[in-house]
Amino acid sequence: MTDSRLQRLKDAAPQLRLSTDAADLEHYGRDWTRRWTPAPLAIALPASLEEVQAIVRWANQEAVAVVPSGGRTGLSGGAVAANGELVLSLERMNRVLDFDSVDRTLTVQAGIPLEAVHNAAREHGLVYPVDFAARGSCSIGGNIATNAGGIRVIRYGNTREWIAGLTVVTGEGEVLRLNRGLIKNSSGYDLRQLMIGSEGTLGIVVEATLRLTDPPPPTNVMLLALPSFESLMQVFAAFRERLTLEAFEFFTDRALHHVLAHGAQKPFDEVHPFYVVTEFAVGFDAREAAAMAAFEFCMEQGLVSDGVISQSDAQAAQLWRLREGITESLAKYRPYKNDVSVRISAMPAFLAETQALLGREYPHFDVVWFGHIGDGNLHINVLKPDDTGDAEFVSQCEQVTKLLSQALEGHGGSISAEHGIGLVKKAYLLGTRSAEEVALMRGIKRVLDPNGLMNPGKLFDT
Ligand code: 2HG
Ligand code: ZN
Repeated sequence: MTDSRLQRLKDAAPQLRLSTDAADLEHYGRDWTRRWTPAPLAIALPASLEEVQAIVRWANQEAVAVVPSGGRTGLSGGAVAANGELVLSLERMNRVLDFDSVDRTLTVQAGIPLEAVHNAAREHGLVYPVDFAARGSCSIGGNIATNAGGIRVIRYGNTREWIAGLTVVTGEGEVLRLNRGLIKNSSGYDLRQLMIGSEGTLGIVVEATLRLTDPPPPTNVMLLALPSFESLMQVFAAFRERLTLEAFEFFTDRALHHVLAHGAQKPFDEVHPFYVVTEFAVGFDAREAAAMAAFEFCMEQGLVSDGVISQSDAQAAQLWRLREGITESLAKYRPYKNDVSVRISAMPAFLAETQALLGREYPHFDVVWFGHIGDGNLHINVLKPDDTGDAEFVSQCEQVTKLLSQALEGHGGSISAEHGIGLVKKAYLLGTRSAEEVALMRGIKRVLDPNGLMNPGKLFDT
């Protein structure tokens, strides 16, 4: 550790685990975007709130930028350290601190993986309902930083809904204990909510108190094949009217093509333009009958071409794999990801408009569509053709995103539904948020992080 700044950090926090090992710099300096070359100054792995505070105070004295780091499963470059920053990994702060059965809350350190939160809640007969495919690798701190959504938002909302309290170290090293688990708290600005979704630009989430809820009734999973997006929207309406939906996810034939090539099992003999994986409560006999009635209604109306319902947990998992395996199956094509949202009612028009536009302007691209119908959230992955170089591909995709951003402006949508702005989408922030809003966001950052050291360059330039 030859850098004198790091020596002074060691003096300030003698027990702090620090690494400048080349493999660690590489590992902790990147996220799932894989687009930037990691170049952090060092990796700090604090084990306590006090150590986090000492790091932030040191960063202010030395003018070193800090990149907070969870599971680094982000898809927007929010956890990338490519400019000599100190990566502050919360990986060692991964404990459950408290469970309260009366309040039905679980207090955890920010580095705990989402799956460990699920397991801890289940041990107490309750659930933490936010869920998505990266559950084993992502951390709750990262979920909070991006206000992560996932596959059950239609039923339970985003991460924001489930945070009853936060302990945060601000950009100046002050500790804030926000909302302290209260349900009602009309005492001024809700700084907890301000921190949620701020992508580490205002401070570092160190602990969180999570709300838990009752486990859902037993559910079933159905996979549907559909002839068009218009019928998909009608099927959504028919199912939502008749059932309590836990999830309603869609994907296209291209997405299915890639998951099947990646080892998933073929569900239908024929190819269909669209597919839906839906999960719904079947706790009572009447509900099971309602599921069949919804399906039969859609078949009769010609809205659905085929369908299969899970007969066991294993089969439900198999059907879910078709949807949850998409991201992994696309990884080898180094996809350029778009994660957009519009109001649910605007989805058919937006999809038709952008599909036509992409087909016209970029007919050589393999574009894979999937996402969360009930949330108006579409994932649009553009796959890199073999004969296109990295730089050329990114620059073409940026043109695609520009067009998407313009279409979104027309529909009042958002360039980031649930992945965050990070580095990847910051050039498009002004298509989604007004100049006045962005100016206010900058002002808020100046108050909480006056020296501009918390994840600088993410969300907007400072
Ligand atoms: C999902 O819904 C995730 O599966 C990842 O948000 C989306 O890979 C993507 O583009
Ligand atoms: Zn998603």
